[in-house]
Amino acid sequence: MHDFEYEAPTTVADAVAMLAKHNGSARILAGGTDLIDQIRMGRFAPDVVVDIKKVEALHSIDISADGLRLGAVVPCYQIYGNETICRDYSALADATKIIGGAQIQSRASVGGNLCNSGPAADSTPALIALGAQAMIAGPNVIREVPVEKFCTGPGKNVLQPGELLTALVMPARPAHSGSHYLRFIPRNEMDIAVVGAGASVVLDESGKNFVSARIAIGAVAATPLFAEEASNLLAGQPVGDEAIEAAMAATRKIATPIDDMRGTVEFRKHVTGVLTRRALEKAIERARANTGS
Ligand SMILES: Cc1cc2nc3c(=O)[nH]c(=O)nc-3n(C[C@@H](O)[C@@H](O)[C@H](O)COP(=O)(O)OP(=O)(O)OC[C@H]3O[C@@H](n4cnc5c(N)ncnc54)[C@H](O)[C@@H]3O)c2cc1C
Repeated sequence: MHDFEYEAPTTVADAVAMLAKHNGSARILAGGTDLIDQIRMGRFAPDVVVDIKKVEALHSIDISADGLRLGAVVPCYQIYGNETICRDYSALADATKIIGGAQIQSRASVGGNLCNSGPAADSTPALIALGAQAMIAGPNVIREVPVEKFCTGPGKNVLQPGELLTALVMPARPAHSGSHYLRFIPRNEMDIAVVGAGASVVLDESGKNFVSARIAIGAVAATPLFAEEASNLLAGQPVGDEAIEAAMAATRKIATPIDDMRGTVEFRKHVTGVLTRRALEKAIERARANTGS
């Protein structure tokens, strides 16, 4: 394994300063579940690893009338262990429950899952469905990027040298809203998604019509995708097969999967539609149960 220096700052400002000092030769470590393996395999050879787990400000889960602010290093088990997240941001709870097993979930962060920028990352479609913004700190600026624009290719994202993700911010959930994330994997455990789909819906008071929806898919393109056209097709429509089938078709249309040992292009496109339907149906069921009281 490549030798590297280890730094453990306690503030975001110090972390940014360390990244700047090492000018592109440093890598951030959050849970390390991807990074340690990547260094061992020679994919990255950083001179310095900046461990951000000791930065207290990155550990918080803040839920208020404005929404949810999730610190960049919060591990998966704390997310699905939070009752309010399970109720109001269910898609995120669904995704964090299926990332690896218990040991991985005790270290792995959603921030790291996003920054690793794998096309099949499970939490990213859930974040996109929930309308999350990525909060980024750098030497001169703090900026905000919608999660659907964060990943730019397999393993690539908008972070510039010297920048780190500090938090993921999601808007408050209105009454009659619900969300769900699910994936198809070839075996029951410890594999990556062949297809993943997240959906979030807001229904009207009757529970019979969509007010708005957001659908996202994973593992079927170079980056997780926001299915914008499919989402827009649902707004204002009666909840039913016609609207859902239109959304399934529009979601399938944007999938550009690869053929590999886990599935063919044709199979993955088909499953994209199936999972879109299932994600929507569960999100609708949850929205109907959420009267906001
Ligand atoms: C056995 C096993 C099973 C797994 N199963 C799944 C699965 O089912 N689904 C799934 O989606 N993933 C799975 N993973 C991968 C998953 O554990 C990671 O993607 C994890 O979420 C990354 O989080 P981390 O905190 O460990 O990040 P790290 O490994 O610490 O970091 C990952 C990358 O992001 C960068 N980074 C981390 N945090 C920041 C930040 N705040 N700002 C800027 N850059 C940052 C790091 O430099 C590194 O390049 C699995 C991994 C293993 C080992």
